[in-house]
Amino acid sequence: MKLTKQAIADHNQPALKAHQKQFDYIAEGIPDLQAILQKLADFQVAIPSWALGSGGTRFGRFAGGGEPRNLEEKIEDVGLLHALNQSSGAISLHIPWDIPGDANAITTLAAMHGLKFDAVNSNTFQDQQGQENSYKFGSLQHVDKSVRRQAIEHNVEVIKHGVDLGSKALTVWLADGSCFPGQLNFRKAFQRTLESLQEIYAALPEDWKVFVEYKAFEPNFYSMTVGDWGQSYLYANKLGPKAYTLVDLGHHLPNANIEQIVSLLMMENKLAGFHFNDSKYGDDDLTVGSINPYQLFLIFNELVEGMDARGMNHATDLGWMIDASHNVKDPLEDLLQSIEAIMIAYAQALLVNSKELKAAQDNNDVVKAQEILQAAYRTDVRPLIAEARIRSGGALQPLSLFRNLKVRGELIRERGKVTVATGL
Ligand SMILES: [Mn+2]
Repeated sequence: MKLTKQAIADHNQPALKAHQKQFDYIAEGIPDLQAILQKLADFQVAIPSWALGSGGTRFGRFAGGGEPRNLEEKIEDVGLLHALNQSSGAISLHIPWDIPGDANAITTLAAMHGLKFDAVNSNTFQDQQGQENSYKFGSLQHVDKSVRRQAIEHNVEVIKHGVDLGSKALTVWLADGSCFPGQLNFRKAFQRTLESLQEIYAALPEDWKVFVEYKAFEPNFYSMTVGDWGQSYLYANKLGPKAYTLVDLGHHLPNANIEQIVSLLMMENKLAGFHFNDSKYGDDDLTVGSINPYQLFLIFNELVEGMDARGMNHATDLGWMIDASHNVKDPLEDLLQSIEAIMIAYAQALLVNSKELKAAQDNNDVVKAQEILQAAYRTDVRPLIAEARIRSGGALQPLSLFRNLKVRGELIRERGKVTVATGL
C-alpha cells in the first residue's frame, strides 16, 4: 500500500484552519521560529526492521495481522510511516533477520520511499539454524576461541551487508554475561570481549562507526559484560575514535539519571545516539513517552544543550532510533505515537531559554531553573510539530489519517491475517 500526496492533502484540508489558529498562538512567542521549524523538519528517527510486527513476551505473542512478510514489505511499512509524518526517513536492519537478497534492489526500493539505511545490528544473542557453535555461554566473551571467532565473523559479515546498503554504523548489543556468581571471571570476560571487539573494529570502513550498546540485566541476571555506560565507555575508549556508547533508554537500573549520562558522554564525544522506548520497571520496550515524558524532555534538554555546546548538527551527528516492542498495539500506530513523543520532547527542549537557565545556574537560583525547564515542558508544542510536518508534505494528524484510511485493514487484505514478521 502506498499513500498518495492527494490522500494526505485531502486529509489536511478540512483541519488547516483550526491548525493555523493554534499555530499562530504558539508561534507568536517564539523569536527563532523559522530555525526551530527547520530543525524539526530535518530531524529523522530510524525505524528498526524488527519492530514492524507484533512483539511478544515469553508468555505469548498475539499477532494483529497484515504484518510484513519480508524485507520489501518492511520497507513499505516504514515508507508509510514516513509519508505520514515525514520524520521516519530511515530504517535500521537486523541481521540475520533481514538479510537483503539483492542489495541494489533494496536500496532502490528504499529510495523510492525516501528512506536511508541507518545502523545495522548484529545478533549473537541467539543461535541460528545450522550454526556451528552455540552462544549459550556468550559470544564475544566466550571462553572458547572458536565461538568468539564465529561471533566476530558474523559482525564482519553484518558490516559488509551494511556497506552494500549505504549504512555507516554497526550496533553491537551483547547478551554476554553470567547468571550466577562464580560462573565468570569478570576481568577475563572483559578482556576477551575487548579483543573480539578490536577485531570487529579493524574491519570497519574508514567512514564507519561502531556503537557499543549496554544493558543492565537480561538475559543474564547476575552480570552483563557490557552492563552500564561505564563499561561501554571503557570499550569505546580502548577501541578508538570510531567507537561510541549507545544509550537504550530501557537498559538502566530503575531511576538512573539518564540525562546526566548523556551529558557526560557528549562531553567526552563518545555518545553514539539513542534507542528510544519507555519503561516502568525494566527493559519494557513501551511506546516512547508513554510512561515518563518528563524524563524524555530532560534527556532532550541535555542533548540540545550538549550538541549546541559542541556545534553539532542535531539531525545527523548522533544516531536516532526507536527500539521497542508492540505487544498490545498496532505496531505502526505505536511507532507513530513514539515518533510524535520524540518530536514533542525535542521541540520542548528547543524552547528552553538557555541564556536564562545559565544565569539561574550561575546564581544558584534553583527555583528559577526549575521554572525555566518546566515552562518549556508545559508548552503544548504539537502545533509546531504539525506545522513542520505539513511543510514537509506530511499529514496534519498522522494517526487519524492512518485510521481514516483503514491502513491496517488494507495491509491485512494484501498480506493476509496470519503473517508473522521476523523480529522480536
Ligand atoms: Mn536497543
